[in-house]
Amino acid sequence: MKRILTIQDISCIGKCSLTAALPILSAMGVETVILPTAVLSSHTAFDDYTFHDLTGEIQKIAEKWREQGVAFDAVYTGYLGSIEQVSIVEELLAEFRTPETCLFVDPVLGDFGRLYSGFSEDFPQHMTRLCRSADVIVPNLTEACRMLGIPYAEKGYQESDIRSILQKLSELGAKQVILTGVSFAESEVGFMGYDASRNQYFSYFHRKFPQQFHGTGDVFASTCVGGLLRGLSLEQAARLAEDFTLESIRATLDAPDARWYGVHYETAFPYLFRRLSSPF
Ligand code: PXL
Repeated sequence: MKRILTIQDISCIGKCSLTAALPILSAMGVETVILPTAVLSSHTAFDDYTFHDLTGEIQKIAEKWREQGVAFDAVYTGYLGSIEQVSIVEELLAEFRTPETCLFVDPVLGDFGRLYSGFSEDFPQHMTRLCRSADVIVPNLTEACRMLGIPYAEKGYQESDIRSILQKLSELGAKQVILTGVSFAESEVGFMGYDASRNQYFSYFHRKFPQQFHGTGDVFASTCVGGLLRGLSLEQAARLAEDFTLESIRATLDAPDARWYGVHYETAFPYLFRRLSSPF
Protein backbone atom coordinates (compact mmCIF):
# COMPACT_ATOMS: atom_id res chain seq x y z
CA MET A 1 0.00 0.00 0.00
CA LYS A 2 1.28 3.46 -0.84
CA ARG A 3 1.82 5.77 2.10
CA ILE A 4 1.20 9.51 1.91
CA LEU A 5 1.94 12.20 4.46
CA THR A 6 -0.50 15.09 4.36
CA ILE A 7 0.29 18.29 6.21
CA GLN A 8 -2.61 20.68 6.80
CA ASP A 9 -4.97 21.90 9.52
CA ILE A 10 -7.93 20.28 11.21
CA SER A 11 -10.97 22.50 10.81
CA CYS A 12 -13.38 20.82 13.21
CA ILE A 13 -16.47 21.80 11.26
CA GLY A 14 -16.80 22.75 7.59
CA LYS A 15 -15.34 19.75 5.74
CA CYS A 16 -12.03 20.83 4.23
CA SER A 17 -8.28 20.25 4.69
CA LEU A 18 -7.70 17.11 6.82
CA THR A 19 -11.38 16.27 7.27
CA ALA A 20 -11.55 15.91 3.48
CA ALA A 21 -8.05 14.57 2.78
CA LEU A 22 -8.05 11.74 5.32
CA PRO A 23 -11.37 10.10 4.39
CA ILE A 24 -10.87 10.55 0.65
CA LEU A 25 -7.30 9.23 0.53
CA SER A 26 -8.20 6.35 2.85
CA ALA A 27 -11.19 5.47 0.67
CA MET A 28 -8.85 5.43 -2.30
CA GLY A 29 -6.77 2.73 -0.66
CA VAL A 30 -3.84 4.92 0.33
CA GLU A 31 -2.33 4.80 3.84
CA THR A 32 -2.69 8.36 5.03
CA VAL A 33 -0.38 9.77 7.67
CA ILE A 34 -1.59 13.13 8.96
CA LEU A 35 0.41 16.00 10.37
CA PRO A 36 -2.06 18.57 11.73
CA THR A 37 -0.66 22.10 11.64
CA ALA A 38 -3.42 23.71 13.68
CA VAL A 39 -6.85 22.97 15.13
CA LEU A 40 -9.58 25.47 14.30
CA SER A 41 -13.19 25.40 15.50
CA SER A 42 -14.11 25.77 11.81
CA HIS A 43 -12.42 26.94 8.64
CA THR A 44 -11.74 30.66 8.42
CA ALA A 45 -14.73 31.56 6.27
CA PHE A 46 -16.98 31.25 9.33
CA ASP A 47 -17.68 34.60 11.06
CA ASP A 48 -15.60 33.68 14.07
CA TYR A 49 -13.32 30.75 14.88
CA THR A 50 -10.66 29.53 17.31
CA PHE A 51 -7.13 28.80 16.05
CA HIS A 52 -4.79 26.60 18.08
CA ASP A 53 -1.36 26.62 16.49
CA LEU A 54 0.41 23.23 16.55
CA THR A 55 3.73 24.48 15.17
CA GLY A 56 5.51 23.37 18.36
CA GLU A 57 4.22 19.80 17.94
CA ILE A 58 5.34 19.38 14.32
CA GLN A 59 9.04 19.13 15.12
CA LYS A 60 8.43 16.81 18.09
CA ILE A 61 6.38 14.46 15.91
CA ALA A 62 9.01 14.58 13.15
CA GLU A 63 11.69 13.74 15.72
CA LYS A 64 9.88 10.49 16.57
CA TRP A 65 9.43 9.60 12.90
CA ARG A 66 13.13 10.23 12.37
CA GLU A 67 13.98 7.77 15.16
CA GLN A 68 11.51 5.25 13.74
CA GLY A 69 12.76 5.55 10.16
CA VAL A 70 9.33 6.39 8.71
CA ALA A 71 9.22 6.92 4.90
CA PHE A 72 6.58 8.25 2.51
CA ASP A 73 5.72 7.70 -1.16
CA ALA A 74 4.23 11.18 -1.36
CA VAL A 75 3.88 14.35 0.68
CA TYR A 76 0.78 16.48 0.12
CA THR A 77 0.60 19.93 1.67
CA GLY A 78 -2.51 22.10 1.87
CA TYR A 79 -3.49 24.97 4.15
CA LEU A 80 -0.52 26.14 6.21
CA GLY A 81 -1.31 28.64 8.94
CA SER A 82 1.80 30.83 8.99
CA ILE A 83 5.05 31.77 7.27
CA GLU A 84 6.90 29.85 9.97
CA GLN A 85 4.93 26.70 9.13
CA VAL A 86 5.98 26.95 5.48
CA SER A 87 9.63 26.99 6.60
CA ILE A 88 9.07 24.04 8.93
CA VAL A 89 7.50 22.06 6.11
CA GLU A 90 10.58 22.82 3.99
CA GLU A 91 12.80 21.50 6.78
CA LEU A 92 10.69 18.33 7.03
CA LEU A 93 10.96 17.81 3.29
CA ALA A 94 14.72 18.17 3.40
CA GLU A 95 14.69 15.21 5.73
CA PHE A 96 11.82 12.95 4.67
CA ARG A 97 11.73 13.48 0.91
CA THR A 98 13.70 10.98 -1.15
CA PRO A 99 14.16 11.20 -4.95
CA GLU A 100 11.14 8.83 -5.24
CA THR A 101 8.83 10.91 -3.01
CA CYS A 102 6.25 12.90 -4.95
CA LEU A 103 5.74 16.38 -3.50
CA PHE A 104 2.19 17.55 -4.24
CA VAL A 105 1.47 21.13 -3.15
CA ASP A 106 -1.96 22.72 -3.04
CA PRO A 107 -0.91 26.33 -2.40
CA VAL A 108 -3.99 27.26 -0.37
CA LEU A 109 -4.09 31.06 -0.31
CA GLY A 110 -7.53 32.29 -1.29
CA ASP A 111 -10.38 32.39 -3.76
CA PHE A 112 -12.39 34.88 -5.85
CA GLY A 113 -9.36 37.18 -6.01
CA ARG A 114 -9.01 37.50 -2.22
CA LEU A 115 -6.66 35.94 0.33
CA TYR A 116 -8.34 33.81 3.00
CA SER A 117 -8.85 35.55 6.35
CA GLY A 118 -5.69 35.53 8.48
CA PHE A 119 -3.13 35.51 5.64
CA SER A 120 -0.86 38.54 5.33
CA GLU A 121 -0.10 40.05 1.91
CA ASP A 122 3.42 38.59 1.98
CA PHE A 123 2.24 35.02 2.70
CA PRO A 124 1.88 34.07 -1.01
CA GLN A 125 5.59 34.62 -1.65
CA HIS A 126 6.44 32.01 0.97
CA MET A 127 3.94 29.52 -0.44
CA THR A 128 5.48 30.22 -3.86
CA ARG A 129 8.86 29.18 -2.50
CA LEU A 130 7.39 25.84 -1.40
CA CYS A 131 5.88 25.37 -4.88
CA ARG A 132 9.30 25.74 -6.51
CA SER A 133 10.44 22.32 -5.38
CA ALA A 134 7.13 20.51 -5.94
CA ASP A 135 6.48 17.77 -8.49
CA VAL A 136 2.86 18.84 -8.86
CA ILE A 137 1.06 22.05 -7.86
CA VAL A 138 -2.70 22.63 -8.07
CA PRO A 139 -3.48 26.33 -7.54
CA ASN A 140 -6.79 27.93 -8.38
CA LEU A 141 -6.80 31.10 -10.47
CA THR A 142 -6.67 33.40 -7.43
CA GLU A 143 -3.68 31.54 -6.01
CA ALA A 144 -1.90 31.49 -9.35
CA CYS A 145 -2.31 35.25 -9.75
CA ARG A 146 -1.10 35.91 -6.20
CA MET A 147 1.95 33.69 -6.68
CA LEU A 148 2.85 35.28 -9.99
CA GLY A 149 2.07 38.83 -8.82
CA ILE A 150 -0.35 39.42 -11.71
CA PRO A 151 -3.81 41.01 -11.50
CA TYR A 152 -6.78 38.68 -10.99
CA ALA A 153 -9.85 38.90 -13.18
CA GLU A 154 -13.05 36.97 -12.44
CA LYS A 155 -13.61 36.15 -16.12
CA GLY A 156 -12.73 37.03 -19.69
CA TYR A 157 -9.75 34.70 -20.09
CA GLN A 158 -8.76 33.25 -23.46
CA GLU A 159 -7.00 29.90 -23.73
CA SER A 160 -3.76 31.71 -24.58
CA ASP A 161 -3.96 33.65 -21.26
CA ILE A 162 -4.31 30.43 -19.29
CA ARG A 163 -1.48 28.75 -21.21
CA SER A 164 0.73 31.71 -20.37
CA ILE A 165 -0.20 31.48 -16.65
CA LEU A 166 0.56 27.73 -16.69
CA GLN A 167 3.87 28.37 -18.37
CA LYS A 168 4.84 30.98 -15.77
CA LEU A 169 3.76 28.69 -12.93
CA SER A 170 5.90 25.87 -14.27
CA GLU A 171 8.84 28.27 -14.59
CA LEU A 172 8.64 28.64 -10.80
CA GLY A 173 9.96 25.09 -10.72
CA ALA A 174 7.11 22.56 -10.41
CA LYS A 175 7.23 19.92 -13.14
CA GLN A 176 3.49 19.60 -13.51
CA VAL A 177 0.81 22.20 -12.92
CA ILE A 178 -2.97 21.97 -12.75
CA LEU A 179 -4.85 25.27 -12.69
CA THR A 180 -8.38 24.86 -11.28
CA GLY A 181 -11.44 27.06 -11.65
CA VAL A 182 -10.72 27.82 -15.32
CA SER A 183 -13.67 28.97 -17.37
CA PHE A 184 -13.94 30.21 -20.95
CA ALA A 185 -17.75 30.19 -21.07
CA GLU A 186 -20.40 31.26 -18.54
CA SER A 187 -21.86 27.74 -18.38
CA GLU A 188 -18.61 25.77 -18.01
CA VAL A 189 -15.73 25.38 -15.58
CA GLY A 190 -12.85 22.95 -15.21
CA PHE A 191 -9.07 22.77 -15.17
CA MET A 192 -6.17 23.22 -17.52
CA GLY A 193 -2.89 21.41 -16.95
CA TYR A 194 0.66 21.63 -18.19
CA ASP A 195 3.35 18.99 -18.11
CA ALA A 196 6.70 20.73 -18.57
CA SER A 197 8.63 17.50 -19.19
CA ARG A 198 6.50 16.73 -22.29
CA ASN A 199 5.63 20.37 -23.06
CA GLN A 200 1.97 19.29 -23.15
CA TYR A 201 -1.21 21.12 -22.19
CA PHE A 202 -4.47 19.38 -21.35
CA SER A 203 -7.87 20.56 -20.18
CA TYR A 204 -11.23 19.32 -18.98
CA PHE A 205 -14.49 21.23 -18.60
CA HIS A 206 -17.99 20.46 -17.38
CA ARG A 207 -21.22 22.22 -16.50
CA LYS A 208 -20.87 25.01 -13.94
CA PHE A 209 -23.29 25.17 -10.99
CA PRO A 210 -24.27 28.68 -9.87
CA GLN A 211 -23.77 27.72 -6.19
CA GLN A 212 -20.33 27.92 -4.54
CA PHE A 213 -19.20 25.45 -1.91
CA HIS A 214 -16.36 25.64 0.53
CA GLY A 215 -13.72 22.90 0.57
CA THR A 216 -14.10 21.74 -3.04
CA GLY A 217 -10.44 22.61 -3.73
CA ASP A 218 -9.41 20.20 -0.98
CA VAL A 219 -11.68 17.45 -2.32
CA PHE A 220 -10.13 17.98 -5.75
CA ALA A 221 -6.52 17.99 -4.51
CA SER A 222 -6.99 14.93 -2.27
CA THR A 223 -8.60 12.89 -5.06
CA CYS A 224 -5.98 14.01 -7.54
CA VAL A 225 -2.99 12.98 -5.43
CA GLY A 226 -4.81 9.76 -4.49
CA GLY A 227 -5.24 9.02 -8.20
CA LEU A 228 -1.54 9.59 -8.81
CA LEU A 229 -0.69 7.12 -6.06
CA ARG A 230 -3.08 4.63 -7.65
CA GLY A 231 -0.93 4.83 -10.78
CA LEU A 232 -3.01 7.21 -12.89
CA SER A 233 -1.36 9.84 -15.07
CA LEU A 234 -1.77 13.42 -13.87
CA GLU A 235 -4.38 14.11 -16.54
CA GLN A 236 -6.40 11.00 -15.59
CA ALA A 237 -6.06 11.77 -11.87
CA ALA A 238 -7.20 15.37 -12.37
CA ARG A 239 -10.20 14.27 -14.47
CA LEU A 240 -11.19 11.79 -11.80
CA ALA A 241 -10.77 14.51 -9.15
CA GLU A 242 -12.90 16.98 -11.13
CA ASP A 243 -15.64 14.38 -11.66
CA PHE A 244 -15.68 13.30 -8.01
CA THR A 245 -15.79 16.93 -6.85
CA LEU A 246 -18.72 17.54 -9.20
CA GLU A 247 -20.50 14.41 -7.96
CA SER A 248 -19.98 15.63 -4.37
CA ILE A 249 -21.43 19.03 -5.31
CA ARG A 250 -24.47 17.32 -6.91
CA ALA A 251 -25.00 15.41 -3.67
CA THR A 252 -24.99 18.70 -1.73
CA LEU A 253 -27.23 20.94 -3.85
CA ASP A 254 -30.31 20.60 -1.61
CA ALA A 255 -28.50 20.84 1.72
CA PRO A 256 -29.21 23.91 3.87
CA ASP A 257 -26.13 26.07 4.69
CA ALA A 258 -24.00 23.74 2.59
CA ARG A 259 -21.95 26.60 1.24
CA TRP A 260 -20.03 26.79 4.53
CA TYR A 261 -20.30 23.20 5.72
CA GLY A 262 -18.54 21.58 2.78
CA VAL A 263 -19.70 19.16 0.12
CA HIS A 264 -21.23 15.74 0.76
CA TYR A 265 -18.35 13.72 -0.63
CA GLU A 266 -19.43 10.91 1.72
CA THR A 267 -22.49 10.06 -0.37
CA ALA A 268 -20.42 10.29 -3.57
CA PHE A 269 -17.99 7.55 -2.48
CA PRO A 270 -19.84 4.80 -4.38
CA TYR A 271 -19.22 6.83 -7.56
CA LEU A 272 -15.51 7.09 -6.72
CA PHE A 273 -15.27 3.33 -6.10
CA ARG A 274 -16.98 2.59 -9.42
CA ARG A 275 -14.55 4.87 -11.23
CA LEU A 276 -11.54 3.32 -9.50
CA SER A 277 -12.61 -0.20 -10.37
CA SER A 278 -12.98 0.44 -14.10
CA PRO A 279 -9.89 0.97 -16.25
CA PHE A 280 -9.15 4.41 -17.66
O1 PXL B 1 -10.27 24.84 2.11
C1 PXL B 1 -9.13 25.54 2.36
C2 PXL B 1 -8.99 25.89 3.82
C3 PXL B 1 -8.38 24.99 4.67
N1 PXL B 1 -8.22 25.25 5.97
C4 PXL B 1 -8.68 26.40 6.51
C5 PXL B 1 -9.31 27.34 5.71
C6 PXL B 1 -9.46 27.09 4.33
C7 PXL B 1 -10.10 28.06 3.48
O2 PXL B 1 -10.70 29.01 3.91
O3 PXL B 1 -9.77 28.47 6.27
C8 PXL B 1 -8.49 26.66 7.97
